[in-house]
Amino acid sequence: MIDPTCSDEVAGALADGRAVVALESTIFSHLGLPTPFNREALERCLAAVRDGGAVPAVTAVLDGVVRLGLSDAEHERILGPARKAAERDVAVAVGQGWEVGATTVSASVAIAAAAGVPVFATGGIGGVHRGAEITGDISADLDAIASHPVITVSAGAKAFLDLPRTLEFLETAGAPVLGWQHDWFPAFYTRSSGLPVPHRVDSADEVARIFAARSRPASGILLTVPIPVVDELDTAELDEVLTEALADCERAGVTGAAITPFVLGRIGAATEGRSVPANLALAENNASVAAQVAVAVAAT
Ligand code: PSU
Ligand code: MN
Repeated sequence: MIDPTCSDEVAGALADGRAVVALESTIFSHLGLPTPFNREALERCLAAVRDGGAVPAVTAVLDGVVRLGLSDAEHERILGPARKAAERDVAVAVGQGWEVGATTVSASVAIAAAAGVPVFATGGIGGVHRGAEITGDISADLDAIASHPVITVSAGAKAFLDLPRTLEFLETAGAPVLGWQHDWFPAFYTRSSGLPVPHRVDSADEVARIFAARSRPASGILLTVPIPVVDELDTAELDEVLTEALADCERAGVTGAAITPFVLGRIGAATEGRSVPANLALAENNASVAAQVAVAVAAT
């Protein structure tokens, strides 16, 4: 079973019942954001969690050990070369002693749950890929969100995914999807995918009450937070970029777990300076909302 080694600060906070926010490490690795913006993203997310009154706890596998809460030197390690580790890969990373396993949403939610941390923040989640009816490519993030007792805070998912099917999957899996002060499922760079969220929430206390009232103790919740208005990108421009990125991916014959990092890289390159600032702003905003939610959950 996953048995995370917590930093002293995280262990202390958990023992005292103080708020902790888990963060994934794939987004901060070269798989998620280009250097030096990955460092900026990490620093801004850590600060946003602390400013919100919670303790940040980055997840990773370092030298074959599952970790929750890292030192400054260990944060440095996840900014360098890393192997992508989804939930199922965590066991492999431990068994094989991977030097740096960058944990995805699914892995991070599993690690947070194992340590008793009920709130986790990321940028965007993985989802059902377009064409999944042929390829079967559905991110392990969705099952993990639904089946671990953790609130995942994200800006929805990028529109290169099949967002209607992503929402359908979460419904089938039994995960409530809540819109933070917003009626629409966000599409990462844009505030609305055009799809309504099943339920809107307006306060962290409301999220905490919903979390406490769920029918299955082992299940989770997805809280979607739209990118701040000032940071939103233009939908028409993005549509073109996403279509081109997916076509490139197919032409290059990229498959499986490599698809998401490949498409993220293409989107970043095609939108040059615009997508990265948006990505950083939404990740920081999610971390800030997650801290509020963690404080509310800790108080219930
Ligand atoms: N979407 C993003 N940025 C990311 C990811 C997804 O906009 O960094 C990463 C997250 O770590 C997520 C993972 O958990 O990709 C999903 O990968 P896959 O599609 O292979 O399940
Ligand atoms: Mn996949």
